[in-house]
Amino acid sequence: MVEPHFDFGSPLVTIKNDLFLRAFSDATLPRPPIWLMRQAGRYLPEYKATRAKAGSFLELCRSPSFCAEVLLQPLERFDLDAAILFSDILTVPDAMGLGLTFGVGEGPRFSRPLRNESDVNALAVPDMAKLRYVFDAVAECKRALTHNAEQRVPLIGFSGSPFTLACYMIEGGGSTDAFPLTRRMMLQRPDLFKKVLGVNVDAVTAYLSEQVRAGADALMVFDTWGGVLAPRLYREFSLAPMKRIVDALRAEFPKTPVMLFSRGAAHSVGAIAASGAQGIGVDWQSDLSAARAAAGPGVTLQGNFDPLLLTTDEATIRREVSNSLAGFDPKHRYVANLGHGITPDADPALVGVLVDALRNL
Ligand code: 1CP
Repeated sequence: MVEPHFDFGSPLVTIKNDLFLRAFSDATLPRPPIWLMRQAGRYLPEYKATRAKAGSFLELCRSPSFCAEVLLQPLERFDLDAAILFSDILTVPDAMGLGLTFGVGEGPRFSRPLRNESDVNALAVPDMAKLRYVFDAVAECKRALTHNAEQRVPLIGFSGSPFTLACYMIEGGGSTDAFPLTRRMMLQRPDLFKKVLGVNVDAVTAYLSEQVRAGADALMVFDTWGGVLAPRLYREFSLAPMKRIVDALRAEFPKTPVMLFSRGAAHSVGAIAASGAQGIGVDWQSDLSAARAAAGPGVTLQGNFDPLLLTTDEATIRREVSNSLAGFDPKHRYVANLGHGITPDADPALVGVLVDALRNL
């Protein structure tokens, strides 16, 4: 265990606006809580300024004080009900020794991807001490949210899912073609692929547990690529490993809500709800009311506005917010959010319009 800097368990700190956490416990709320995936990021000029000060994206992630600075930027601009740790999902495979870099204006690259049996056999759960900078960032973000023993809003910690991490670890970077090397290993050598998933399950469980110890109030698992699989393969290779993480976290931290976000997995919302996760992220290609019907009333749904709306205009945003919530009760176990992350070309003024529209539901 890594020594925490912040006493999360202290009864002296209360959360001033706990609407987001109440979406997992209370049957009804006066209005839904709001936050936005990638709310801190490249669409904000002040984020780019901080990144320039830090030197690069990875140096930004490795500096707890810069992480706390960018965490607060969207909260200063918009009326949001939760903050998300500033970090990245690829910190974990980087700590496994795969050699992460981000080229300027490019996506991530691993210099030592998993390409054969000996690469996989050499893979191990990283020493959590290598990820200390992330846990320090959690503690620093928590401190930055807290004034006079009052924390402004809850802090969400996160990780990639075992399958999504495996995609980057095997492919060596992003993919425009649904990760063919990854899917080939999965189909041809499921034994090897499951070894990778097993290491990832243990690594993600340890990583998220440490984030809770450092102060995270809720957890989110990003399964950005689970939807590239057929439903049956999704359930075996993406959902089943996530369920093992949920089981372990619920046993150790029963009060910390865990949300699973599998993009493109509307076909399996019922199975995701059965995993025991308290929340499900719904992507923008799905319907909230269909997700509610499949998930049942007991689980919290989060989503699912199209990030593209943030490049349109005010009337379009207001119309779409109202249309996509038709037949759906936004005051019952619901967190208003996008159906994927904010894109770099989003207009900050339109982000304000969306938050205003959601605030007045
Ligand atoms: O140039 C820059 O400044 C880097 C852009 C950037 C940012 C702002 C990256 C690189 N990561 C992040 C932050 C980040 N990433 C956060 C915290 C900020 C917030 O939400 O406010 C989170 C939660 C993530 C999660 C993440 N990283 C995911 C899962 C969620 C999703 O959007 O699907 C994934 C797939 C990544 C990998 C990654 N990191 C960065 C990029 C550009 C990518 C995508 C790579 C690809 O094309 O596949």
